[in-house]
Amino acid sequence: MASPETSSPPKPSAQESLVAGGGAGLLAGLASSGCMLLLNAFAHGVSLPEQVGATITALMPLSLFQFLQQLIGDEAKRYLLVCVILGQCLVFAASGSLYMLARRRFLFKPGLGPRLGDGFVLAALLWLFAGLVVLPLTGAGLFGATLSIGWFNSMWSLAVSGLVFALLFPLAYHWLTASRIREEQRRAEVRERRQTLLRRGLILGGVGLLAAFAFRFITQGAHAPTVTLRGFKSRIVPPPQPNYGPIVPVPHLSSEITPNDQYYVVSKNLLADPVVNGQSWSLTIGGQVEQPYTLTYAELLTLPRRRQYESMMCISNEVGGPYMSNALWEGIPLNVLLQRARPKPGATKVVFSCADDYSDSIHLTKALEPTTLLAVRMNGQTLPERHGYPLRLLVPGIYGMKHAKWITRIQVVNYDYQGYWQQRGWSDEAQIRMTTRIDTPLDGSRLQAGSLTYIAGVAFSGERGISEVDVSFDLGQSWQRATLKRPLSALTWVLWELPWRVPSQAGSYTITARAIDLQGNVQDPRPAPPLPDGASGYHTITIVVA
Ligand SMILES: Nc1nc2c(c(=O)[nH]1)N[C@H]1C(S)=C(S)[C@@H](COP(=O)(O)O)O[C@H]1N2
Ligand SMILES: [Mo]
Repeated sequence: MASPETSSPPKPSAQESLVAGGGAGLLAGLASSGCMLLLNAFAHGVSLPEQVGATITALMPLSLFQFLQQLIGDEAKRYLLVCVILGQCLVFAASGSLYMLARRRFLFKPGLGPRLGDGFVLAALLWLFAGLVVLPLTGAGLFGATLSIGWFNSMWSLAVSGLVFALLFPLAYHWLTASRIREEQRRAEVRERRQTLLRRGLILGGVGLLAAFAFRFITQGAHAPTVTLRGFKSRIVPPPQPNYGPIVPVPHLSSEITPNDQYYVVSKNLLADPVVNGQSWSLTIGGQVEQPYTLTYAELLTLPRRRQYESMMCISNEVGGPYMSNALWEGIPLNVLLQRARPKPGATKVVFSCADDYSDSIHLTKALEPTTLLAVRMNGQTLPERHGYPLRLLVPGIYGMKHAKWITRIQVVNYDYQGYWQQRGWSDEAQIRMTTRIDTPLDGSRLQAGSLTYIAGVAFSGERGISEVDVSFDLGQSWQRATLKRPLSALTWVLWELPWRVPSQAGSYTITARAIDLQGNVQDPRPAPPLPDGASGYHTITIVVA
């Protein structure tokens, strides 16, 4: 390590160039990243962390993805974003160090620290690096040319973020080195503190990780006592006759129609969903068709529509999980739009491309079914932004994943297209697996011995209906039949309820529920995680009688 020469004109050591350059790069990089995320959220700017995050999930081995999702759960998306942003800041820091080291070596007057010009040169280099290397590596093309926001939006937004970096880098450097001497004295102290901090951080991190493991282990242990498979019949012939009846309203039972502001929301987007302008938006229908065409929003709204109740569920929903809702949708049957374009012989699939560069496909036969809709309204209101305004797909019987939102293009193809999540290992057939959720009593709640209560929830099988819901208090050895509320359509979930006298003996009890569809198929009791085909198994809760 070079010793500081306080008497001669300030000449930064290599170490100072490395450390202050890195520190300045980090600080300016943080501000620049913040600017980038703001432009992404509010001004059609590109978000490099978004792009890099999507690339990481695409390249990650399936087993690792599955493991992380099991470990971290629903928060995984947020952790990924934070990690990628931190990674980006480290790249900024490294660029600051490298630049200052190179400058010290090759440029005149190394003692003066970086000037505004240096900030601009470094920012320009980073800008080119983003456009020529990072974006192409994430599959966004040169300068983001293949993104739906286009190269121009990508590059100007990166230029603005670069400007922030250019202005702040020299400032941050001078701020960091202003009191170099005082700093020298403090440095020893700081180094020591840093080491203890690092040590503590590592310990904390380790303990946290262990705790996360332990928590998952314990909660999984407690939440999933194994249901007996003995005597299990996968099909009942003839199928049971549904016993429809009145359902007593009870707290925590899902409302049969989910209000728009409570409807579950899922998207791949780490930070910001697209905001589409209906005035300038248009829909193109093309590919393997005789007559490709384009529609404006106003033209689309003149077409005949159909109203249908349909429930949706995300393929990443755990058994008993929250990503399931029901609404009254209004939309144009997809087959009307497709017939008008006249698919060519040999066409097999229909691909939907979206404003957030998401895409997915469905089979042409499914696309032609009368219940496959392009929805423009939800529960009597214009389709809300977060649910895909101006246009989203509804494809009954198939997981939410294929209900593409913010659609801009529909293409008929003659090959086996694989969509955004299929490229990451998720099922392409994506048929909804029957599931039953116990809404009430709440898992882990305390009930009064001998009181009268209700066990109630929802059951859903996509488009196969529900003929029976059963509740068990002995992990599936015996079952009691619940009352079903007649569903709003053949495509929705069914509310179910069973009155229950709480046992007079104190202790903890498990409650399990399962369903049977209208064809007599019994819900699959074997537990499976959501990846790749959707979760299976029976929702089991534990309550405490006191
Ligand atoms: N364009 C686009 N459409 C999308 C997604 C997305 O990330 N982008 N996510 C899908 C997934 S995984 C689900 S579960 C549903 C959720 O729809 P919702 O938010 O309206 O409930 O949207 C689907 N459509
Ligand atoms: Mo999903």
